Amino acid sequence: MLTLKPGLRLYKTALDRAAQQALLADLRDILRQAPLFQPVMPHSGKAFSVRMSNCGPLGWVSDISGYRYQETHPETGRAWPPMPESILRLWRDHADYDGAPDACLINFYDALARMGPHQDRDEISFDAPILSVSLGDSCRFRYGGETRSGPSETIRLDSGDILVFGGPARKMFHGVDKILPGTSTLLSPPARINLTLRRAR
Ligand code: MD6
Ligand code: FE
Repeated sequence: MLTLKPGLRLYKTALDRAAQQALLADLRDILRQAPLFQPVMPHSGKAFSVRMSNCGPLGWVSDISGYRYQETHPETGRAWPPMPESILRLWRDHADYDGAPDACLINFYDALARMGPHQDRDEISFDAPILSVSLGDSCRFRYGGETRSGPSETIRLDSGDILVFGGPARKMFHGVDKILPGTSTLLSPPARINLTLRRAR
């Protein structure tokens, strides 16, 4: 475990190849029930380059009217699939927090997708950390401080890495500058999946 900043912990290769494949099999089941959707930015309606889905009691969505957590898929209207044990275990083993996550956002990146700098602040309380899991292609991940344009650093996140944003790092700006296409053979065609486990309520 590497502490990158106070509250920001990186567990390199927390999941070995077999664990990544097992998690991926669970994700394929989830995505069959709750297909990836293309969120759009509030107000502008501009599409994200990342496609998304969720599992757990609540899911994060973004549409023309805003960002929020909701109990149902925006297109199918059905409840999100439950969080599998493989995901809950990652939280228990790395989050260092009493209490289970109630939302798991699934971000899907093709080679050209990216995620602009943002803070995660749609949750009711910030005492719980956010735990992030990377699968598939590596990315260049940017993290900074209190402001969008303030000083920042980049790290490479590889398949199987877990990053925990807690304490003073919980509301830090961060984003995905670039996918490094073809750096992993886990997914075919090559892509990156990121899971973020949260306590939304
Ligand atoms: C990503 N991650 O890695 C995007 N948010 O694809 C996030 O936006 C993120 O990694 C909150 C906490 C950890 C994260
Ligand atoms: Fe985020």
